[in-house]
Amino acid sequence: MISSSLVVAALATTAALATAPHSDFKLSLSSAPATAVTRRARVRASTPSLAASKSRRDASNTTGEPLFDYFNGTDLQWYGDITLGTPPQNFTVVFDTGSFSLEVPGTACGAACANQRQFNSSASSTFQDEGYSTTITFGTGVGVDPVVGDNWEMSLSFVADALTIADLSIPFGGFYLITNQTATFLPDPFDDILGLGPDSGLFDAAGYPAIFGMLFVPESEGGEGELTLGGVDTTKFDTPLLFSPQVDDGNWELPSLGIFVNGETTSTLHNNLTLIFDSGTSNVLFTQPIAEAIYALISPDIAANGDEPGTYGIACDLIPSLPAVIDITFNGVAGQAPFNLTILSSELSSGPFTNKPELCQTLINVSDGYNLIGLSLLKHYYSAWDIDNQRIGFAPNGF
Ligand SMILES: *[C@@H]1O[C@H](CO)[C@@H](O)[C@H](O)[C@H]1NC(C)=O
Ligand SMILES: *[C@@H]1O[C@H](CO)[C@@H](O)[C@H](O)[C@H]1NC(C)=O
Ligand SMILES: *[C@@H]1O[C@H](CO)[C@@H](O)[C@H](O)[C@H]1NC(C)=O
Ligand SMILES: *[C@@H]1O[C@H](CO)[C@@H](O)[C@H](O)[C@H]1NC(C)=O
Ligand SMILES: *[C@@H]1O[C@H](CO)[C@@H](O)[C@H](O)[C@H]1NC(C)=O
Ligand SMILES: *[C@@H]1O[C@H](CO)[C@@H](O)[C@H](O)[C@H]1NC(C)=O
Ligand SMILES: *[C@@H]1O[C@H](CO)[C@@H](O)[C@H](O)[C@H]1NC(C)=O
Ligand SMILES: CC(=O)N[C@H]1CO[C@H](CO)[C@@H](O)[C@@H]1O
Repeated sequence: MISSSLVVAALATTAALATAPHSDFKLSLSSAPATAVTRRARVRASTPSLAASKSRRDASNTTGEPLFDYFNGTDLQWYGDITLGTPPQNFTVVFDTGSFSLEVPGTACGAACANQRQFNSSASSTFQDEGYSTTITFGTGVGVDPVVGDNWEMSLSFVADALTIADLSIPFGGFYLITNQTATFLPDPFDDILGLGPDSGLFDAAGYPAIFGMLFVPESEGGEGELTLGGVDTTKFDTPLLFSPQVDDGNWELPSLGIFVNGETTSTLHNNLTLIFDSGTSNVLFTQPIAEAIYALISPDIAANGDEPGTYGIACDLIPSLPAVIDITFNGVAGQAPFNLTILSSELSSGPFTNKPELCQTLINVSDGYNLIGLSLLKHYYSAWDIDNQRIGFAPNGF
């Protein structure tokens, strides 16, 4: 889905939204105060200072909760519970490392958000309207549903209120209420999206160490997931976490030394590149030369599907016979050796295209100039997203 957006928290100084490639969505701020656009076309909106800082807890103080798998033919998204307001109103959100803000439907959305819970600001004693509106347009939809123009768009109003995720609480943080959205969002079984980008101020604002752990277990293995805030859940992996350093100041993005497919590589693939890590995107995106070099090493029968630009496919009945093990080599943090992360052959198919059911969509889409790793890889590792040290750690999760 989305990979998507906000923060919650707004924390202290920013509600950042992105247009970013990395986050699959484009944001246009229509009336936010004091915007600035950075090199990577990231848009930040200055917002009032909302969260009071607390002293940090001990590193042993963590909190967490289960994540649920949205499976509709293939694993699409994992999502979990939050509350907003006083008294608390319940919502479910995708915890999205590819975006920076929190969006939930408000009662003003009405029928356009009919399948989602809607926040009633009149029923919260701590609610504050921050007084500006904006829109977000997403660059990918859920799973294999096509993105056409602005068919994944939300209208938003910036507000502030109390937030909790498991036992983590913020008395007052900025977020967006959805006031209208395109019909493409209606089938989602979750209410919306909470961005956990590498600048997230959520943890500082709540007095927790600025690190979180994520576990996504494929549906075929039970489909449970887990989010841990303020630390990692060491019961969910057996080998030490291998960390790679963040290379970008806006996205969770790691340096790679190259890519191998079934143990082979080519001059196009054996190069330094950077990859964005996005828990809100179901599959994988590469630039066209890299995507096509990878596919060429898997099968000459994988071809672009002109009906949905950027996607590739192959006859579904050929998939079981194809080895498609993709090893990506990452730099270790200082003093640590490079290591591989692996996308398994079982991830090659994202399921049949709606309009051509004999043709299965393959896991890599072509992007507009960036490389992005989503759940196809993340669901086979425990991942530790270390904001304080700007690095991500991985250990196989056994699935
Ligand atoms: C919110 O969720 C909690 C925990 O699942 C539950 O106890 C509570 O009844 C829910 N509140 C509402 C208003 O549904
Ligand atoms: C919102 O809450 C107010 C105050 O509790 C209530 O009067 C109103 O009916 C609620 N609106 C909706 C749409 O639930
Ligand atoms: C791949 O492209 C399809 C069609 O545009 C889109 O629906 C899907 O979300 C894309 N997947 C990713 C990972 O970008
Ligand atoms: C809500 O968005 C839809 C497009 O999805 C648009 O047709 C409709 O006019 C919008 N409604 C309002 C009240 O802006
Ligand atoms: C499952 O996917 C199909 C095809 O994209 C879609 O039409 C349907 O609404 C989805 N069902 C649910 C429950 O999301
Ligand atoms: C990564 O995997 C490739 C084979 O696919 C192997 O040749 C290479 O040595 C591995 N690199 C590391 C750092 O393990
Ligand atoms: C690739 O990255 C490695 C490690 O960061 C560095 O030592 C090497 O010089 C880079 N190679 C090129 C061609 O930039
Ligand atoms: C706020 C809180 O829960 N603090 C706890 C953090 O962990 C230490 C020891 O692990 C406890 O003594 C604190 O009460």
